[in-house]
Amino acid sequence: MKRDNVAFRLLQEEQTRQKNSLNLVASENYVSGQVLLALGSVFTNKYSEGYPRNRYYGGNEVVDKVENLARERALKLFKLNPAHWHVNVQPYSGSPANAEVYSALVPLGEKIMGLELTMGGHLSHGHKVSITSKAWKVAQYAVDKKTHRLDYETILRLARREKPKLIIAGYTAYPRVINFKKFNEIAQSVGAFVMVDMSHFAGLVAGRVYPSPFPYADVVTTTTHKTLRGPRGAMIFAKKELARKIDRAVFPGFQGGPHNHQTLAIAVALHEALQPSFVSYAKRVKNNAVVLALELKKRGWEIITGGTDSHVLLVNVSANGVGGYQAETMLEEANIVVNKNTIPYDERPPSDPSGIRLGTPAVTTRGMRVREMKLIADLIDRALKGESAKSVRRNVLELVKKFPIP
Ligand code: DSN
Repeated sequence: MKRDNVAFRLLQEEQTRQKNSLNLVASENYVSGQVLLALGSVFTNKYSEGYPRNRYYGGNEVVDKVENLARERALKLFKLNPAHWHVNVQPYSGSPANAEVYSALVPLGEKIMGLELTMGGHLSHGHKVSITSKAWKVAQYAVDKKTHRLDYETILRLARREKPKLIIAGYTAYPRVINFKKFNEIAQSVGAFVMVDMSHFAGLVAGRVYPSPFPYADVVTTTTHKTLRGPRGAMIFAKKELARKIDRAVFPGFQGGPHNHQTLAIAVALHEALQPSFVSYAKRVKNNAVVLALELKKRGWEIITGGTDSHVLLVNVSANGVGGYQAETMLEEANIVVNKNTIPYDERPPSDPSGIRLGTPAVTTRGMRVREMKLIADLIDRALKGESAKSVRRNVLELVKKFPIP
């Protein structure tokens, strides 16, 4: 067949864009060549509804091995005993994984409790536009108005009043360490399940630079494509006694055939995360974020909560007279890619909030370290203080050229 030049030109365009941009989107990363190879493999041709040794189609003897390999590696990476923990590697992505957990553990119309989106929570944690708030009742907690950190006393009071069946910890834009033990105590006191969504910091848990939620959670969900540096996808870890309910909620409850090419790529990414070099990677991700926050602060930018304990930081750009939308646009013109983000108690709308969210997983994968974080802080500062995009972009291009995408 004739080569599809139109489509492949777009592929080239995107490769060039990624190569020439400084990617500070906290939820993105670059996968390895092996992960890409697995994703682009013939496993995409196969249907395998069901689970290993229990499928609705023939021809799944190799797919079964792949799914079992991914499961084994996932449990090993997070040091989980297979006698006590189960993992489902079939969820298509993070939002379906979260909804699958609620549907497994919380009867429709009963209550879940999560952090508000504008405070750093996720759409699928019960936001009003998400199906999760239509199928279940929702109680939403906030961060403290002054410190912008979680206030466990207030969360406890809300849980006692609202009596949710499941409490969610783990967020999309919260830079600090979460006290999972406190969540466990709160949930126990009201008879709720604890679900931790570790999508953002899974790679940091694997690299042992962020506390593990497993000792205190009943269920842990994660995407596989953020700090974990795998393909797009998700996993649900559950205590063994909940395994059957979780599996049935994923298939046949929500999904049809698993994406087997994705499962193979997850297995490859987990193998990579099991290497000692991944621990150094996770350490550098966190250290880079701490330094980037510090350097921006030195240049007069307000960092929400004053810094970070993870890979992500929130900058209140409106404190310096720049809107979030404007900041995202100004930076993009200089080839610096970030996302606008609400800050806690934001008075501006989510379409043009007060903040931007920055993260270090992608630039760290490119090999950047402390020295480059100082340069990046300078580049951001110059772009947001009105220097011409062209002159900042020239320096961005010089920098990224020295750090090719692996
Ligand atoms: N978009 C992802 C994030 O930034 O956290 C999750 O939906």
